[in-house]
Amino acid sequence: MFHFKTLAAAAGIATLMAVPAVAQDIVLRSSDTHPDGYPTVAAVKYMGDLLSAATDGRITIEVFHSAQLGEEADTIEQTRFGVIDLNRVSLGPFNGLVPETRIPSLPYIFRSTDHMRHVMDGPIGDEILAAFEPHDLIGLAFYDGGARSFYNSDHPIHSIDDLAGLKFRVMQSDVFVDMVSALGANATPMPYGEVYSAIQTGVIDGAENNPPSYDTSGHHEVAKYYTLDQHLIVPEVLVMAKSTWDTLSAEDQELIRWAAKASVAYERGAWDNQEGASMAKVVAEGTEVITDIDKQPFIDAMGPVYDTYADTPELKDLVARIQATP
Ligand code: GTR
Repeated sequence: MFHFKTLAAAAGIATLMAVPAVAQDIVLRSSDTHPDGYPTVAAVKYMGDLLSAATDGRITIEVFHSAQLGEEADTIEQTRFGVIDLNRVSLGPFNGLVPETRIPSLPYIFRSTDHMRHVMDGPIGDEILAAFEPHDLIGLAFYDGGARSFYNSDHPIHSIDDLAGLKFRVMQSDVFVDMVSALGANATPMPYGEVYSAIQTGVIDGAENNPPSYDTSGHHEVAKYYTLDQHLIVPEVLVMAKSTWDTLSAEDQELIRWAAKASVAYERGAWDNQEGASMAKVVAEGTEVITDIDKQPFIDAMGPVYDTYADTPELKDLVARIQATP
């Protein structure tokens, strides 16, 4: 390998040494469990387009969709170590690591998607994004993840009583294990990518998710009873490895924050379309949707879950402030 200084001197172009170094291209590797075209995948690609346009191609994002970089719990660890730069994940798998994420993951904490948006777009959302930093992650933005509801392969659920004895897969968080137990059913935490075959082989009876996930994962093919009890409105989050963040200039950090926030409206638009399209598709493919469900007994059963996970004055206060947000 030649030495640049030697070469420059030999060529008599000492002035070259005064030319500022050309800024290096930054390619950010981003993970998502969902397939290409899914609203969250499309939103991070859009964010990459914004960054590329704003920097003449100097900063770009390469999105690895379909869990190419691993299941969520593993990719979270890899992002903390800086092996993955960006990660779009549900808040659920962060519940063990970042206590503040438990609160927006509590069942029925949000009254509607609009309520969730008001909360997460405001100071409470900023507070939760900031809570990632001590865990080697930078919280950049929240995306919509709709409302999650139960589906199973055995029988239609019309009330809590119909859940008794069924075994559901939940995301890897104790909050959801206890939520299912409080409803009288059994929960098994499991990576998303293992759910299809676990239902198919009868290891579990079903799972719970929003319509786009129920559709694009193919779970509707093996669990056709879908009851819209809407027990969880868990926001999705986009985080960055702190070690990557720390290598960036203040200007580039600012640009990344801006592009992430700008991609939120894009994701929400895509989400609203996808939700309707997925619902229509699963129904056309044989799903029996149960909509006449009284949510109140489900809400009433959640007291012990709140007591367990909102277990400090700060977390209790967070619950109260979310509930008081219009
Ligand atoms: C989806 C969510 C994913 C993942 C998945 C799951 O709704 O977008 O990030 O958490 O649910 O249930 O594992």
